Amino acid sequence: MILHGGRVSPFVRRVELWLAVQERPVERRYVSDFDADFGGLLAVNPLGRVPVLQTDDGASLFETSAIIDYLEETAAPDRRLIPAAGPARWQMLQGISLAHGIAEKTVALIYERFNRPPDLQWPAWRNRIKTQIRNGLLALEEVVGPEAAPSDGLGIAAVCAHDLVASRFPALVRPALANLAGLSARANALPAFAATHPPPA
Ligand SMILES: N[C@@H](CCC(=O)N[C@@H](CS)C(=O)NCC(=O)O)C(=O)O
Repeated sequence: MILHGGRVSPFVRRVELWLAVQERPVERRYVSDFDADFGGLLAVNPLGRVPVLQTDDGASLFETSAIIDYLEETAAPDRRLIPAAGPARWQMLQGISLAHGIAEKTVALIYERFNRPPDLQWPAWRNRIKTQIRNGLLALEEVVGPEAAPSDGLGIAAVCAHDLVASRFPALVRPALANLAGLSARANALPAFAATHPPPA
């Protein structure tokens, strides 16, 4: 399989970690979705976005949730990272959706802060996004609790969201969110998490 995407994207990181925890080999292609030619992404995703996962049978998958669904469906049952059924399944899917939403809002704020030209800044919109991120993190703090496992579906998604916020907008993880900070620390002590941590801005 081939995974396309950069080192900052929390969505690419989630797919990369999913593959690592499931112990499935993958080739990484580091591309930037902001290159003039979309980094060649339009050839593998008509939307020119990442992550894109090319499977061994030639399919080109995009949208994190669709890629994760593929990885779950094709993994051995004892390697699946989301419970198969029942309340445990939908509760984890809801928690992953919360983490995903925080990540989406953080990516939006990165574009506002770092990509939008200074004369086109829109402070009220930025403040709205910051409120959504902080509120989302407070909810995720309760969802993960004090003993969350880094290597299930919720743990991976929560760490990806938390670490992106912490690396780009540290003020939004203060006052400290103890459960998320602890989960992130336990996760990043593991090689796969450390190797995919977002680089400094
Ligand atoms: N909902 C999408 C979000 C993907 C996304 O926003 N990716 C960003 C990089 S973190 C991207 O490709 N941005 C460029 C664009 O959307 O044009 C998913 O879950 O895969």
